[in-house]
Amino acid sequence: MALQAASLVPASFSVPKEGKNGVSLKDSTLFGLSLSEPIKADFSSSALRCKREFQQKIGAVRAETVATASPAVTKSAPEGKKTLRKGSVVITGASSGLGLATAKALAETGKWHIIMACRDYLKAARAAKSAGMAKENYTIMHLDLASLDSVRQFVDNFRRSQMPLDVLVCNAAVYLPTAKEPTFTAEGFELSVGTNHLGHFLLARLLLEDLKNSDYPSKRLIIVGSITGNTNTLAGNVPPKANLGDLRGLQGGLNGLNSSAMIDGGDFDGAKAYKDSKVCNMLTMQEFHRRYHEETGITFSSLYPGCIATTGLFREHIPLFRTLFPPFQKYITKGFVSEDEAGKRLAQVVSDPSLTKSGVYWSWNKTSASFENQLSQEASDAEKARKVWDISEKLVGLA
Ligand code: LMG
Ligand code: NDP
Ligand code: PMR
Repeated sequence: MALQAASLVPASFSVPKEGKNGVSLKDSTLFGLSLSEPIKADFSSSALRCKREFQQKIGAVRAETVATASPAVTKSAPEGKKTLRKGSVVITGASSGLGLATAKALAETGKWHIIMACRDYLKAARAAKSAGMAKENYTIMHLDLASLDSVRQFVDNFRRSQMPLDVLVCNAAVYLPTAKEPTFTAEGFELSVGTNHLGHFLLARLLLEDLKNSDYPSKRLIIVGSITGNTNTLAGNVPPKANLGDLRGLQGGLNGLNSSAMIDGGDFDGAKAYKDSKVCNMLTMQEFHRRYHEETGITFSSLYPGCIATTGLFREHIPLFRTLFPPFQKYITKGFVSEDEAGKRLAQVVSDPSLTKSGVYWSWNKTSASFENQLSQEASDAEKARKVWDISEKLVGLA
């Protein structure tokens, strides 16, 4: 099985020219080279090294003594004050936009170690560097959500690193508004729903175990949602509108062959597929809450961070749109937020002690104060959430 060396490299080794055994980490990331056995052996020792480094990096925030990865709360002599180790948060799609801004905001507090789960190692390394993130505050690991094998590999690699998991942020997404025909993930699911929903669904289901094992005082699983999936808003009524219908396309596997590539079974529409995927994200968060909150104490939340009109999300849109969209949002809808501001919002959902309520879809008002928002009828339909969960389990091979 191909192990990508770079996927476990702590930031202190970011963008290295040569791997330990003369294997270029850069090359193995770019070309996905399989590693030979002896190098794999070194790779797992790099996992242990990773653990050691993490333990050093997460040394209790206010402690004078060196802390270990666990327990989360330690007593530090001589004052006997309780101290908290660094939190350990995985953020998918942290190589740009909201994910990067959140990583940056959390890194700046000095209280978090961020695992940037990204499909493009070099892009993530450059992004972290240009965001000014200190090396001891992050680790980059490879994750391509458009491949379920990659999701499973990521989970294996993460576990091998022996870092704890305190918070998982499912943030990555693709938006393909101009695509005329559907494109597909490695397993043959339409790319937007396959990446934004199904990839994250498998990741979150697998990592739930790791979250349960964390001894951090506030464990959280966050799935980024959006206003455009909510038809109880103006933005959610701009055509094409989200609508999962009776889920016949999802049931059929979204493969565009013997079934539609769209969840509702209709004709392919890239903008609708994205909005549908966001509805799935918001339904999944609530279903997690119903199934696991009481038993695990984990906080499950979703959010609309505001319209971050400048991110890479719109890279596939026509140039005219990319030019007009930011001023339109800034001056007409006034829904615009900068990447920095949006990153601070998501960072609050990760770490703010006042945002521990589970099952909530957070939004922010004009003065940037958070509030519990209402989801549309479809995005809060418990019966639909259960069905999406059950079908998704089958599609990703969990049932
Ligand atoms: C679909 O179209 C796309 O087909 C699909 O690919 C995908 O992108 C999907 O939701 C995503 O949208 C949606 C459709 C909505 O189309 C558009 O919005 C196209 C916009 C194209 C913009 C070109 C117009 C250029 C005009 C320039 C004007 C300059 C603005 C300055 C104004 C200053 C005034 C003081 O279409 C609709 O639903 C139509 C509804 C129309 C409602 C109009 C509401 C008024 C808002 C003000 C308009 C401002 C226009 C700016 C456009 C910015 C881009 C969004
Ligand atoms: P960006 O395009 O800037 O960021 C998306 C991230 O997802 C990138 O890091 C991208 O990686 C990553 N990604 C895409 N496909 C994959 C994949 N197959 N595997 C792993 N990572 C992948 O967009 P935003 O920051 O705007 O979007 C972040 C989240 O915010 C999304 O969930 C989006 O729905 C949500 N959102 C955005 C809003 C906005 O106005 N921008 C509004 C509401 C919600 P790479 O860098 O390699 O391309
Ligand atoms: Mg929308 C209050 C009004 C509002 C807000 C907050 C958004 C957010 N949008 C609003 C209004 C409008 N938009 C109106 C009136 C129009 C018609 C001109 C409009 C159009 C529009 C388009 C074409 N808006 C868009 C698009 C996109 O392609 C974006 C999209 O739907 O991506 C899926 C988009 C968005 N508008 C938003 C937000 C947050 C987006 C990005 C969507 C997301 O990330 O979920």
